[in-house]
Amino acid sequence: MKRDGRFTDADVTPEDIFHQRRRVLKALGITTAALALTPGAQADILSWFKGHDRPKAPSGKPLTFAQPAEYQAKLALTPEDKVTGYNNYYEFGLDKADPAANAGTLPLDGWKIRLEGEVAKPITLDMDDILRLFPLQERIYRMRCVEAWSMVVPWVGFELSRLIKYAQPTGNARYVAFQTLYDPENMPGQKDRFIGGGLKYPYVEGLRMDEAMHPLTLLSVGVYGKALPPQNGAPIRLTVPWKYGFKGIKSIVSIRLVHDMPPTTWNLSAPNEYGFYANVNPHVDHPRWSQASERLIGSGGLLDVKRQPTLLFNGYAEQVASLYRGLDLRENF
Ligand SMILES: Nc1nc2c(c(=O)[nH]1)N[C@H]1C(S)=C(S)[C@@H](COP(=O)(O)O)O[C@H]1N2
Ligand SMILES: [Mo]
Repeated sequence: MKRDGRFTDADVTPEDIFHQRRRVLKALGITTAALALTPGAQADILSWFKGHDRPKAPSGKPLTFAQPAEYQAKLALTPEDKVTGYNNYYEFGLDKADPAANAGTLPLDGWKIRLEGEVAKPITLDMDDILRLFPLQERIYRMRCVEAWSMVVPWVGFELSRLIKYAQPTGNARYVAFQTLYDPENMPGQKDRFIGGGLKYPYVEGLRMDEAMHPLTLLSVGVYGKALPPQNGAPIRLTVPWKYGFKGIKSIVSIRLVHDMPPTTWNLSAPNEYGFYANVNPHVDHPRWSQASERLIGSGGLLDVKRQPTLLFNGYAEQVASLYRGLDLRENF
């Protein structure tokens, strides 16, 4: 310390950083007891904190899009550096800071996406085709991870229904199956189960046909007005705002219309914890934690994390509850 009582950089000891992290954990409402019950939670938050001094990925090219009034929700946005710096993308590591640090190896050049299965017109499109065929919109959506944190994200994309209609589904199409790129040389978590969390790769997801055709369901190609950075699932990923974040499969190479309910990655990994539906629901807890509330990663500084109640269907009940009439949401979690 200087004689006048001010601190210099040399005075910031590992202990100070430790106490600062303790304050972060406290701000997040995480007690030592809670940490004992949720392995990974401490490493998770500390690594994100640490990740803030890593180099940022170059930002994507600016996109052109409409801003339909009905989708400009009056919600405070989670800042861009958190949306693009606090991620789940296990193909690039388990820590929240890992995808931003490591996903630069995702091979984006010449990306193609196949539309196949129960369609009259199977077709392979590149990203230029996609951008030419489907005009983009910006939509502000709530985003709720099954781990009980949430954000408010300005996505740029188009309705998945438009792509599905383009391929002309047959009468046998009842579900839609999605697949992430499989490229273990460039996606280290697919090669090494310690990096990739022991999931089965490629990551796969699915929706019922009516969910896929719902106007809220997007294929996103951008965030914050620019092309998606790799860590957010470049060049094209799914966004289903009333479902837990793991339904939002990243870096999609195949969309297949199918007759039977397709397998999904987290359900394969832990079927008693992650269902096919994964609708956000404050009344149906995860077997290991409550879903009644969530930590909103807010618009203030690093410590701006507010606990708030979870909303049924993540606040989109008015638009989507009718899809599930007569379905037991506890059984079909
Ligand atoms: N291929 C792939 N897609 C994925 C994941 C993943 O690990 N691999 N993680 C999911 C989870 S758990 C969440 S919460 C969201 C996170 O999206 P974001 O990092 O853009 O916020 O991506 C989902 N899509
Ligand atoms: Mo998630």
